[in-house]
Amino acid sequence: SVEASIPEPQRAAWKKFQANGFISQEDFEREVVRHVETTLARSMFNCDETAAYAAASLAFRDRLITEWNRTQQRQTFADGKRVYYLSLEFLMGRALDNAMLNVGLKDVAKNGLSDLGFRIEDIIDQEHDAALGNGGLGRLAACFLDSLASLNYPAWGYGLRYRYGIFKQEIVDGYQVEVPDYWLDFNPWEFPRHDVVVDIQFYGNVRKYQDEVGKQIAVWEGGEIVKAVAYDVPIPGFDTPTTNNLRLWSSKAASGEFDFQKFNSGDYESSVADQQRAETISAVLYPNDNLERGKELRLKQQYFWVAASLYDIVRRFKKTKRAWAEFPEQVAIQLNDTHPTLAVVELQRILIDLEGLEWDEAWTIVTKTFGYTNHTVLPEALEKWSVPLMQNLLPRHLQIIYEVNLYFLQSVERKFPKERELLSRVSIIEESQPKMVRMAYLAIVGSHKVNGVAELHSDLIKTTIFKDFVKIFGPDKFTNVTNGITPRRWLHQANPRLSELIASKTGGIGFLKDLNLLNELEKYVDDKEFKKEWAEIKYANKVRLAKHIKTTTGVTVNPAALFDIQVKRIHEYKRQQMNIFGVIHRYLTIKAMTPEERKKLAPRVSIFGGKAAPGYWMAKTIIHLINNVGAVVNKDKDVGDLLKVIFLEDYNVSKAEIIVPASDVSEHISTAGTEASGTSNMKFVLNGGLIIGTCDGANIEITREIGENNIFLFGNLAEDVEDLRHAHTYGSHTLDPDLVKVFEEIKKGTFGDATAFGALTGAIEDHGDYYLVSDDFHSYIQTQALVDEAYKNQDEWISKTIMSVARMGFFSSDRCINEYAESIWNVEPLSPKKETAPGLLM
Ligand code: F58
Repeated sequence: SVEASIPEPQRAAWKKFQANGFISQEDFEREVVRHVETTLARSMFNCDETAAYAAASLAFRDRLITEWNRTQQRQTFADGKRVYYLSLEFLMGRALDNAMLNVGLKDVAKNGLSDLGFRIEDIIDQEHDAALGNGGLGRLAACFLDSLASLNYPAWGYGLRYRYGIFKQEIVDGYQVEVPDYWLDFNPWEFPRHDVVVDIQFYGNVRKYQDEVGKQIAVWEGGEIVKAVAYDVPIPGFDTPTTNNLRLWSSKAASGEFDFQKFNSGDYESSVADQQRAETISAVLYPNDNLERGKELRLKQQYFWVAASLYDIVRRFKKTKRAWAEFPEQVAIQLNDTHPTLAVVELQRILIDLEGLEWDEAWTIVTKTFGYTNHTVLPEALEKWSVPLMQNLLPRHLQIIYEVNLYFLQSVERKFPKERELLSRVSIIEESQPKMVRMAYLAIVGSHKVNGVAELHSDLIKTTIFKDFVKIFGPDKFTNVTNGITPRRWLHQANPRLSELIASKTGGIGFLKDLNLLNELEKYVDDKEFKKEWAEIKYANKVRLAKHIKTTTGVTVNPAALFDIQVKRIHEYKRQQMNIFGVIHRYLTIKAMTPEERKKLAPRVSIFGGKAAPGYWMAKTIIHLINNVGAVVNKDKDVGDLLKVIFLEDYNVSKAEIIVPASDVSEHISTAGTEASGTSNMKFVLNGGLIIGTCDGANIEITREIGENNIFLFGNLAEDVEDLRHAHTYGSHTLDPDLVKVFEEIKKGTFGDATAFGALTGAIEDHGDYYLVSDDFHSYIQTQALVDEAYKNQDEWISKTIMSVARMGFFSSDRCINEYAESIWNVEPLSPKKETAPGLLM
């Protein structure tokens, strides 16, 4: 049996003293006070909110780790298949509120903290976001972890423990300024595992020889070693004891602190240099979204993290003493985009070089193990690594990639003997100067399934960037799993009042685990009392955001105005520039109106938020323009409450929790065919906001679910984009007349020195308008007018939002994870038996 390995008397002692975690308010308070007085060495006389946050978090952390231990034991003894989610980004946000809600002890904590003299909201607010990601891709990984645990899947996340997450954004004189995000000063949510350390090799040479029986042996020698130290973050499921693990790797010099010989000889600088170089690997998150720049440090990060994770996974498998052929029955590894693709090569290397398997046998295991998720079709975001760079850093891996490519191209040639062009098109090595490794192609060849993240996107990758591979591998290798979001954080945590109201009408909080239960709300679309409460909650959420706006920007906004929100990374393809041009158009329209006409207009607050990649000049220019327009409009007496323009500084997960519940309308207006899915669209609708959007990404499926009367769609379709672009370049390109007026106003200097915005207008006027801002502008303005009209009929508006929420069940990340589990991973949940006494080894 499980426990038989430990002699009975010892077992009894361990059980008698086992940690069980608090359940009652009294025990919670005792834990908080103990942590204040011992762990933090403070007392009731100097316990400020920071200390109270620290103590409350440590109390919850202790509780989580108890369940974490039991979950790990249970999963080990069940001996079934595990999922490993490899992601270079996990945009987790805050942990305390989430932990309290997921273990069902928020009320206990609230009362306990109040007993000790604190308001729970203030305590929650002390926490620094864990911002180890850029945007959608990283937040998706965080939602997936929540769903995997909540659905009891045996699953681990693997990532990097960046010392600096995504930078903090400050707005100074209308410009973005980046400030480093040092978040590890105090992080109660991680457990350093100084006993889990892996040596990672870089550079060096490959020596090849034949062994006694004539087999080719390759040995990777020399180079340098860096240590990977594991830090574990417990991931509690909602309403289940299952607590999974997120393991983040931190880099450390192999030679301990620093070179004493150099130090003693007076060469202090170079004695710490090695240490610093090693620690640089996990120092900082690359702040680009949808752009890959091919820097050596980035490749180092990728290999460091992939090699440590695979070492860990393989070690765990080897403990089961199974045959290698069973590896794919025990292990499913999902590649979150191409960033972890070296894992394919690393596993092949482990199997052939270290474990002595034959190439074909190993490759079968590898391809059965991996699945690859693509998140973009933008060419500038598709990863490529220069061959010379890889040759230097990972010489053995490059050899294996060439071999994989050789066998792959041979198989293609056998299947399509007459198609020479095809071979060069699908080659993993691009014959450029220098040669490049195409990571997406490597990921496809090394996986058994490739998926896109929304229907349109999955269709697009099959017909454009991966077309040839569909022909080679057949259509079944390519599939769609439409993204989802966790309703725990994005409804229950962010919008507790709405969650409570929904619970009161759908038979309790069950909808948080089975989001289709939201359907029940359709009964209430015409229920007066219900609609009143619904509207009150939205208003209260807008008041909360208005306060945030006041304290952060100093601008007073009217909570009764229509809140129109676009928050996401700033990118030309997401078209915040079209939004701000639309705002300018609105401003000019208001200015031209008589006071009588103005009275009929619905007041609006246009709210923007989002970071620009530090090197993305055009995105920074868009932020600058938004701020300058705000500065002019917000103080214009003619306009008053009719229009306010707000740029919210430093958009992140915890701010999203305030912003998302407060929208009347949110904007998801990417050029059709460019936004793979989008996930904030789902969050806004789930919180009772309507959306204005293009026929792109998941907007299309949202429309199908909620009905086209409940969404404001506009703009050209993906199928027409190519022709339009062609026409811009080769035909005559006449700009939309309303847009021309907007440009004239900018050029007049109404919003400050016009030369600052020349690039922005020039991209549209002179450089082909790649993102079709002008083509879609008229349709956009017209649709915004429809929004104004619709908002005047509040009664109908509210019905639309209720109807929409009722039909959002599909967009739970639980549905999404179940689809991955069934169609890609072939893994089953492992339910904890609730009746088992706590502490029993299950
Ligand atoms: C996003 N990608 C997509 N990439 O743009 C979005 O449509 C989708 O909803 C989301 O993934 C989840 O599937 C994204 O966020 C990045 O930020 C990468 C970071 C690393 C460099 C390349 C882009």
